[in-house]
Amino acid sequence: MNTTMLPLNPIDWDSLDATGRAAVLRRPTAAVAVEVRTAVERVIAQVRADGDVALRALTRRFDGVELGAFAVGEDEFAAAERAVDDGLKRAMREARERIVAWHRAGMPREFEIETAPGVRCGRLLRPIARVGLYVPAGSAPLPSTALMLAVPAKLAGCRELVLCTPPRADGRADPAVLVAARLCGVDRVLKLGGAQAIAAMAYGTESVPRCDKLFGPGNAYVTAAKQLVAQDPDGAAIDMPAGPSEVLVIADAGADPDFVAADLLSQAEHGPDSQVILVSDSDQLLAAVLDALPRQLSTLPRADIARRALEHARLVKVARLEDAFALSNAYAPEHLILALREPRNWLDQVEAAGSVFLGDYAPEALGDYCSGTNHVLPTGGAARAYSGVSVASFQTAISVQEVGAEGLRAIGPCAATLARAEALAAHERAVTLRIGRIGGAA
Ligand code: HSO
Ligand code: ZN
Repeated sequence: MNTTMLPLNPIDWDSLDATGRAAVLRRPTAAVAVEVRTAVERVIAQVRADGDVALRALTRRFDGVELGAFAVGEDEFAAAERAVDDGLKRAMREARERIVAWHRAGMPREFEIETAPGVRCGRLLRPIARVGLYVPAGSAPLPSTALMLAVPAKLAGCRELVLCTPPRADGRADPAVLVAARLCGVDRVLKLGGAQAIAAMAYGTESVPRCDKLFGPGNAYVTAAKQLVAQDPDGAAIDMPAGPSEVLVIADAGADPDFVAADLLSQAEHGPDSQVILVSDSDQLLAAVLDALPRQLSTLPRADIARRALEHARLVKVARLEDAFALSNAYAPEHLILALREPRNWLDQVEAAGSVFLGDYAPEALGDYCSGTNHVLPTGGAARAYSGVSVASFQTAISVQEVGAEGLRAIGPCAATLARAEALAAHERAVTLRIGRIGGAA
């Protein structure tokens, strides 16, 4: 067995007490580092005070490029169309179709019911007017993220889709991101990255429209900026708290160790802070995955990044698969892969996860790109209380009630009693006054 390259040893879950188990499941990146927060606060203040002038200076400093205009113009879109090959364009269109299909099927609906005779209560849906989508570029531009954000925004009926993505050193945006943005009907693409992009979309500048809600993943600075603008009543709402990407694989003795290793590595290559956990009830499977990892790792272009992520990966041996689910629910992974013989039978046991992948032939990579589900998912344990991005994320729900005299007579006494119990006399009067007018008992 070749484990010399990786400092990974399977951990025996049964031998750990509660403290030991909590330590295994603890994510290393808990709080926003003070330096990051301070730097981001400064960027936000600068953008609010100086608008485009600040954006130009910050882009020069952080992206090393002098931009005349931030907005991508028609020439650049046309050049991007020429630069992206047909195969990739076809794949984007194909992916888009399935992403549309899945998100459309899951759209919230309006409804109205009669809760008492003469009392009609309903729900209206309204699109969030202007949304800001952030598509990271960093070490790997992610055109797929443009699809994952713009498709549900369009289905929700948002009036304006603004997309920010960092400029490259040559002052252009990544062409594939531009093609994806156009394919999905994004109205405006701005070449802005980092905290300055978030600040610009949250507060608006001369060339960036102020957005109501901001979406998308990003590095520590982007994440900190999103948190800060979300706390400010003058800022913008955000999709969810975001952290480094993560996968938890539950594999049984029948799983294919090469497949499992490939899935762990596909998460690890995202960044050195990616979280990778494998849980199994089989010593043989764990050993075989440990054997496969360094072999596959050595052939990856991003091996260095993946190796650093694997340094804090966890391999856990459990006595029973039930324990694996208890562990997974406590961790609440962004992605949960069930490399099990009858994966569907275990689905009831899943209580907290962003997205679940069933069986040996459902690698996370399919969900990342084109099965149809969204890849902007809750990380850092947020899956306990948050869901992935969907059409609902781009809408608000407005409740509405219509009550006639008959309805007031039917439910007014109930309200009056509750108002008396709360000693809120004006509430009570708002009901009894009307009942008195129409004749009825309060
Ligand atoms: N796994 C990432 C999404 C992604 N993967 C984009 C490839 N491209 C976070 O869910
Ligand atoms: Zn991925």
